[in-house]
Amino acid sequence: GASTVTGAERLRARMAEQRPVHIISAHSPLSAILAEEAGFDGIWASGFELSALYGLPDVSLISMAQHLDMVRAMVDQSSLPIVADIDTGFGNAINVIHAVRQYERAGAAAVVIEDKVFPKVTSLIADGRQELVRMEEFVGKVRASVATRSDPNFLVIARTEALIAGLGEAEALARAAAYEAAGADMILIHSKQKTPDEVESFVRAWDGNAPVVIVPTAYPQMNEPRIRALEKIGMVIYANHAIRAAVTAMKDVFARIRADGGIHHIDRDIVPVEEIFRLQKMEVVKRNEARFLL
Ligand code: SPV
Ligand code: MG
Repeated sequence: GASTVTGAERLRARMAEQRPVHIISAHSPLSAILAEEAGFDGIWASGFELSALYGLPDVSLISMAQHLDMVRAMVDQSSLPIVADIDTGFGNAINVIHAVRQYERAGAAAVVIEDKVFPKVTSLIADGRQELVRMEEFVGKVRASVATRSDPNFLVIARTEALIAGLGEAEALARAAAYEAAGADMILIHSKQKTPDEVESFVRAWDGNAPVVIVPTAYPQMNEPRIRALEKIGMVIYANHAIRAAVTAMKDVFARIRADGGIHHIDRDIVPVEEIFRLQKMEVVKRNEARFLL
């Protein structure tokens, strides 16, 4: 957006007003525009979604440049703060320094960096090969992030995959405490359990000051009243619902066009082209035509 208030300032202000803030995935500027119209507090620039958009698995295949380009394109079209999923930081602490500088300059409000080995494997896959870096190594990456940011409002969110890797709550708590001590503003605890128990137990046991971020994809029954009851949760990320919604809609519409032998039935069930014109701001083009095409 054109505002002089940074995304990081807007996200901090929203977090001061409301807990949790609601962040939704987007994989394109168009999905970011729709998220803003729906009233979310921010955008999750999901690595999983962008990988899927390219038809690729989320295993460190898309480059930082590809992801960063999409973040820039979303910043251009939406005034929502962007929480950038930078995976492992694309390498070691040296790579993290470069990444944090680039994402802050691109206009992101926050980065989430996870304590897995590069190249990473997507978290929710059954029997995933989940390997973490040493806690000390990741402390270095968090310190590098904090030392690199130039705007103190820019958020460094440390994500531990200890539960995803099956290492248990004690390891998750120890890592979260070490990452907070290293300067992380928030702690993202990820889980692939089908119920909220594991995450609720972690949050109850967490005695740090950094608010917790959750990604309830695997345990969708953890709705907002339940999240608010756990006061330490500062942010909820609905991490892959844009790409899943898009896939659901495209599969349905494509199949019906084939089955109907034409677009004559589906036409009234999908948005008209005028709605796309609105989202593209064609009215601005019309106004500029009247002013400048002399
Ligand atoms: C993403 O959306 O890219 C995430 C969340 O990191 S998850 O896919 O559940 O790991
Ligand atoms: Mg990711």
